[in-house]
Amino acid sequence: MRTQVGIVGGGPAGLLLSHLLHLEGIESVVLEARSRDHVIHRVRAGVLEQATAELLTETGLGDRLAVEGLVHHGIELRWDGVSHRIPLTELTGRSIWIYGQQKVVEDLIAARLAAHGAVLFEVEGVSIAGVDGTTPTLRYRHAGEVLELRCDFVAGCDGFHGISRDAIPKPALRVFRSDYPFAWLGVLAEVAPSTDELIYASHPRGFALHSLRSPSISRLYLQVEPDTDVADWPDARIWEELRARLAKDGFTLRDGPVLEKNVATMRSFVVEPMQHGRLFLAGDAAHIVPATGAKGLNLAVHDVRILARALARFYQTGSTRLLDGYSAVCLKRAWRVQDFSSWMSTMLHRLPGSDGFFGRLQQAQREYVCRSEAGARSLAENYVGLPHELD
Ligand code: FAS
Ligand code: PHB
Repeated sequence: MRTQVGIVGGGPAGLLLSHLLHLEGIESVVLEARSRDHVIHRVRAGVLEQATAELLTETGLGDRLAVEGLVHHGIELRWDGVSHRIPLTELTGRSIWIYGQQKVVEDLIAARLAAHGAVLFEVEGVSIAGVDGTTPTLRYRHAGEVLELRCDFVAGCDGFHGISRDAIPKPALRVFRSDYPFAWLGVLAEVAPSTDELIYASHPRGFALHSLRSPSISRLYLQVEPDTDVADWPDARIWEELRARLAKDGFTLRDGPVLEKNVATMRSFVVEPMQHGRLFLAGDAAHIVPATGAKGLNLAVHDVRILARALARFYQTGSTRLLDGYSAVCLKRAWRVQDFSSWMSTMLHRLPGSDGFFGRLQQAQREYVCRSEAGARSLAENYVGLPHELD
């Protein structure tokens, strides 16, 4: 087979890239290892930056978002049983949307299939060759057949555990990583949220987050040990711990049936460069941020927006200027987001030293961002997302 852009990975990055390329009249084929059902039901992100919501809406993916998405104008930091609201919109003029990644992926798959786009699920053994030349090739097995896809470009959108990154020779790639001494135990629960804005709680027993998906579905997280086995956390223990860490006079945490629970590792990870020959990495394939800043999906969206624009410029004019600048533009934002997400994680989680000097520093940071307008504005503008125009 032959196409213009071969895309490895059918998560939000790969599917959105295929959609944006389609709008530019550029052909692509998406190769996804898992089934359509698995990809749609994978519980991940829930917070969309304003720029992400705007891009989805501008490109025809905003109908359900407009109906089911919840616009939030603030978040709450909570510690010692006291609430501290960060008025995001008041401070920045911009807002966030609460809209599950599952729905974003479902909307994208529906749009690709409605446009007769080529999205292949349950593809096995994808390998990448020839990215140093002008016709890279993807080999893979699908429906029992061994197939070959010749492309002009390959987009590696296959996440942290994908194969694309390994297609770049080791000497050509610099890897930056920092692993956090904690993980997140996340639950999706069939109960009306006990808050109408996200609560980031810092507690001596550890961090907790009350997020949501809809008026009837809550999403909550607990800081746990990195090697935590979810089997050691029966639902009752989870609710008890959430109650303890979110405690505040007059606040009642409603509980309900847990639909899904999992433990997610928290790490910071970046590779440089994000391009090698005709291979371009985007999203979690190139960078991972701890979820405390709610940035992973938004960063993936930013990458594919820049890549789609650069590919469109190439096919329209033959110019590779934007393609040559792709890695630098995306890494600038990736490091800004890394810094913010690491700062949020360090300020809000229980860490070695939190009972001592370092703990007092954490407290001073929390008090500064909640009492100083400059501090709150800095958090707010990073949280709602720096406008893409800044690139
Ligand atoms: P993904 O990992 O989503 O997609 C990669 C795809 O490639 C997958 O479908 C995979 O099956 C496929 N693939 C892998 N290897 C392959 C191969 N060899 N061949 C073919 N296909 C292959 N981000 C936010 O912005 N806000 C949040 O609130 C937030 N919360 C999160 C909560 C949790 C618990 C986690 C784990 C992450 C969270 N994130 C959040 C980050 C998350 O949303 C990711 O950044 C996002 O899924 C990245 O999208 P992709 O880059 O498309 O990678
Ligand atoms: C979520 O809703 O899943 C979510 C919200 C905020 C975060 C991380 C995850 O920081």
